[in-house]
Amino acid sequence: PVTIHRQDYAPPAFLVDRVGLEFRLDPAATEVRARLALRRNPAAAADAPLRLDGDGLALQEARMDGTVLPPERLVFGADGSLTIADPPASGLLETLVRIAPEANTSLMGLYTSGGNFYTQCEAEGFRRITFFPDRPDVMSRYTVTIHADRLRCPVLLSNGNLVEQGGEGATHWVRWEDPHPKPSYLFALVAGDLVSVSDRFTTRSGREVALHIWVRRGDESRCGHAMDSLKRSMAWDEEVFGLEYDLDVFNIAAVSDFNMGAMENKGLNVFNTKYVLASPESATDGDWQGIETVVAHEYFHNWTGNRVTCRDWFQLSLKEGLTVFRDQEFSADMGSRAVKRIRDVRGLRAAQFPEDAGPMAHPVRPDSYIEIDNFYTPTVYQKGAEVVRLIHTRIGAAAFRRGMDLYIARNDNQAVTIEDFVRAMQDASGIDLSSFMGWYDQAGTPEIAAEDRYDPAARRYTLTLRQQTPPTRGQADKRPVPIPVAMGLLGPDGREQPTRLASENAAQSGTRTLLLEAAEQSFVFEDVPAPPVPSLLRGFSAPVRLRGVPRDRLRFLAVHDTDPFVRWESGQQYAASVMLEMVAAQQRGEALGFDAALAEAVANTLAAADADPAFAAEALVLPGEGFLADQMEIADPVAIHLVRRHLRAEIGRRCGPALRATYDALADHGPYRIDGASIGRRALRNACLAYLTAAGDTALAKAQFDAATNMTDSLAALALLADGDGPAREAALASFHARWRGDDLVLDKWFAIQAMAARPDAIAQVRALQAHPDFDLKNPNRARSLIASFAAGNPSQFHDLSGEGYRFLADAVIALDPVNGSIAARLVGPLGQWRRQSAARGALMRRELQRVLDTPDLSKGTFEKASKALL
Ligand code: DPP
Ligand code: ZN
Repeated sequence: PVTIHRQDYAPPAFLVDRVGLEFRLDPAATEVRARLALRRNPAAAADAPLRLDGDGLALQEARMDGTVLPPERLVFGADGSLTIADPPASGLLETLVRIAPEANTSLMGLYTSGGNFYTQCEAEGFRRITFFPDRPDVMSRYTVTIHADRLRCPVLLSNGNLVEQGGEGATHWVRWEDPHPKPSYLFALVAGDLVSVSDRFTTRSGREVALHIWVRRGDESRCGHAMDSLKRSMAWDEEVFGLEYDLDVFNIAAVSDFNMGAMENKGLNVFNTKYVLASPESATDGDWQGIETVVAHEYFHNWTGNRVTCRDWFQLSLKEGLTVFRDQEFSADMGSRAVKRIRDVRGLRAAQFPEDAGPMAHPVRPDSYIEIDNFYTPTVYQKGAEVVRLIHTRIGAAAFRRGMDLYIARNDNQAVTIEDFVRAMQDASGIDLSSFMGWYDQAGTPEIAAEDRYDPAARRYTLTLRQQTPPTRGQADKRPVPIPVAMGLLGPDGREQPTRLASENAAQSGTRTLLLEAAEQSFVFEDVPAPPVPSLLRGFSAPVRLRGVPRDRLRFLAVHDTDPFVRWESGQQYAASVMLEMVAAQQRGEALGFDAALAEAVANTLAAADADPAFAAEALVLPGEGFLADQMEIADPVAIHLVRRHLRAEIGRRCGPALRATYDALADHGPYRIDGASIGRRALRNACLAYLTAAGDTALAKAQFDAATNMTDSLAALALLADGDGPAREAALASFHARWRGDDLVLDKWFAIQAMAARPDAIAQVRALQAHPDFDLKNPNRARSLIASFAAGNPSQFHDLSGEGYRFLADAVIALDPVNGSIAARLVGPLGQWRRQSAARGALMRRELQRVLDTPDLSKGTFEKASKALL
């Protein structure tokens, strides 16, 4: 397989100003006629060849300006591409190809799902539909005509506005026109027997927009939340960024076979049903929040991604990091900002930090790839969003808004680079941001450490901050990056102190931001009456690891800090430090003790929970197994699991009455509501239930499961029961399956819960579930719900010393790869963490990676993941 390098970028040889596509839909043999108005790109070499990407296309005919191209002018590449010899400087190229959507299990390009037609073109799926320069810097205006059977496909959708329709007899046709130039990855077609839920939105300049969510018959009643989220997103983007929608119609189509969460195709978003359909009975609070986030994310892409797009795929974070930042801000405004931040940081640490410390570590803007599908990563998305946030913090909200205006004004309808974004922010703020490029170009998570000194005679406090970024593959030496450190000083009484740096005339109150730019920098504060406790990285102001905060300070900050993030964080870091010590004790074969401070913290949290139940729920949950493993040089998943279980049981016992009182007090008697307060109460109540169950009281979980009227409470109880033994477990799983057997999204949860149950027979269970009649390897949601849930969500069993967990995962990758290479490649990840495991486990993991690599005809994506993991 070929490695593509960022440095090799060259402008496209030909531009395509207009595209006319004509589809005759048939599941087995769809005809695609394409008319491309081509012309040489003045910015490219005058003799550059006219090469069109293609993948698995059967060419029926090709004409240039109406004349059939003879075979000797058609040069087919081994990669499926088509090169036209002796091309004119401009002309109309017409091709006709035939494709088989029903045989397309990769779910890239045009495929069928449940008898309907859908497309997915990002990143390189359009080449599976027609011959085209399939790269984002070729932007064209599309007209799309779709012919199909009237009964099978009453609904025919594409990008833009519907301009014409007709037909007689059994077939009908429609024509869509998208007035906005776009790259091919934003093309979409949806056709089939669908029904819509409709609404309208009036933009602030008075444009009437028709909104439709297209689903299978029977799902109409579960679209309300997605529609509501869409309208709130549209209003928010106008209010916060001044960005209005730019077409007369916005369509969302939901499909149950989908590789991603959703796709932002211009005017026709295609969504995984998981991020559209929700009812109280069938969706958890997490699902409701996921829908709000993903609907907003895809909608926000209309400007950050579609109107202004990426020059090449190395710039992916230009649209993804920025759009994640925007959806995070939206969700923060819709609910509790502090809790949203905590959740986002939890997610970043669970997925991105390990990636940055593992074999797939790559900069936010990668330097090379074999398969771009492999770079839709937590680094490009979540770390990319953190880098945008750094810039936002550095220049302030007002300058950031001016920077966005400038970015869009300068780059509208163009395919641009990350430099263009940073330059707009720099020009709008007047602040030199060149050093921020280090965040885009260096992989690895920077580590910072603080050291401080107090001089009582001079009433002077000196805070010294150091940073370093560990080496990653291909980047041995890292330079310092600019790190905004939001901070404050607490006095011995726990009160926030005003702060005055030596260079300042007057003291400031509240949080301030220090900018750590060098490897080491000291900040001198004057008029400090007593030795303070520094509160650092408030709001997690940078995606770094803060090392070495002493435990007594963590406890102090957890109680007193004014910043909710640091309060939460300090509690978590305290618990993590205790737990890691216990893991070491467990490894030495010593008895596991108990640190009474942990029970005290739980008691304090419960006592103060009324003020903010959602925050309390976050504070109650102990650091996760993955987070702890990521703190260890060599992880010990089994010891970590035992320690966590031990602590949960101990806390459950010691705090039993308080947990039970909170649990009882939070019982919800009214109708189900999904406002932030109600979600927070359910989260807190279920956190209490988890401790009480860990302490041995399974009756409560059983009672909750039996009585639950919403999926959040039902699933929380089921997960606890599934982790245990005995008839209660089996009965709950059976009744859940019986009730939900007809609902794919809920069945995914049923599979996932069993895959994540940390029982000694877990591997046998997942093997058995793979043979279950409801299991379907071809459906990405189902495959992930069993395989990824087990490999990533059940570390103590996945890492079983028999190596059977690894074998299970490799078997699944090998089976899935010929069906859907993108999903197979994504499953490889957990095997790549072998360097962080013991020698015995590492050897077993490498053996399975090798077995994957030895598989004939491996997809290039799976090859890339497995080979890089082994390096
Ligand atoms: N659909 C994916 C996303 O929105 C890829 N663009 O992130
Ligand atoms: Zn996106």
